Amino acid sequence: MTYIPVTEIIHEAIESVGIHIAPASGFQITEKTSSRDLVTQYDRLVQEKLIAAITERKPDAQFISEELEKKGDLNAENTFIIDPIDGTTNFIHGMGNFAISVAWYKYGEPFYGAVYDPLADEFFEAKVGMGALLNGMRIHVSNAPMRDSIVLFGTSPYNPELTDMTFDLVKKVFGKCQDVRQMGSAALDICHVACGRAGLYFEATLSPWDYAAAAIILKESGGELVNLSGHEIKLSLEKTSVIAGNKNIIAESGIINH
Ligand code: LIP
Repeated sequence: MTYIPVTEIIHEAIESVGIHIAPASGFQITEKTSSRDLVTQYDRLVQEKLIAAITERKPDAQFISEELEKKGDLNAENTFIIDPIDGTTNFIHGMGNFAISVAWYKYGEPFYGAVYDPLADEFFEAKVGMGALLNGMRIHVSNAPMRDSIVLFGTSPYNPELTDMTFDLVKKVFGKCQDVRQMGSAALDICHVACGRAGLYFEATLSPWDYAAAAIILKESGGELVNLSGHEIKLSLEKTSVIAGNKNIIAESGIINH
């Protein structure tokens, strides 16, 4: 019997559920912490299918997933950090820009990350030390200066106490860059930075599943991921602020310790 690497199992599982949900409709929407923090039956379906596909090959796998009550052990031999649908609000409103995100950690260290946009049919992935790919082609962060770059940001909509700070930062960078965009999926925003479409992305707070996989792809594409104090981010179950970009543009942005 041919051996299929687990990374290929993950790739195929993500792609097949992605194609299944792309034309989704008939949403059963549940509010979590607020009218902005929503979950649908599709989030749970994608999570269920991914966990089943991975567990078949890795019965000892641990899971940290957005819609799982009990979070697994990040320092286990094999831990998978899943955002079944990142950009849920876009998804519910029938807009593009949502993604399925899976990161594979081994004993607390990043090993493989995959982010799939089913509507655009764009599969971003990276294995640590092997470079980052978009649909099988190598990608690299942009080296353009702020003046020639688009800056992406997230609004942390579940945390209204961060609204003023967020839009102060947007105003600060808007004067230095080509334009700003708010696209609604942290995972895809970070991947757009990894492939050089955008120069920078920031958000005042994210959960680990929002950025775990995209962070691996970004670093393998030559980018950096730091928090708003400029410190490198070590994945944990705690929320954190995030800045993604190349070293120069992060410094040029002036948003660190703003
Ligand atoms: C979303 C992120 C987005 C952020 C939202 C939310 P979800 O993830 O991708 O960048 O602004 O607060 O965290 O909830 O759609 O998986």
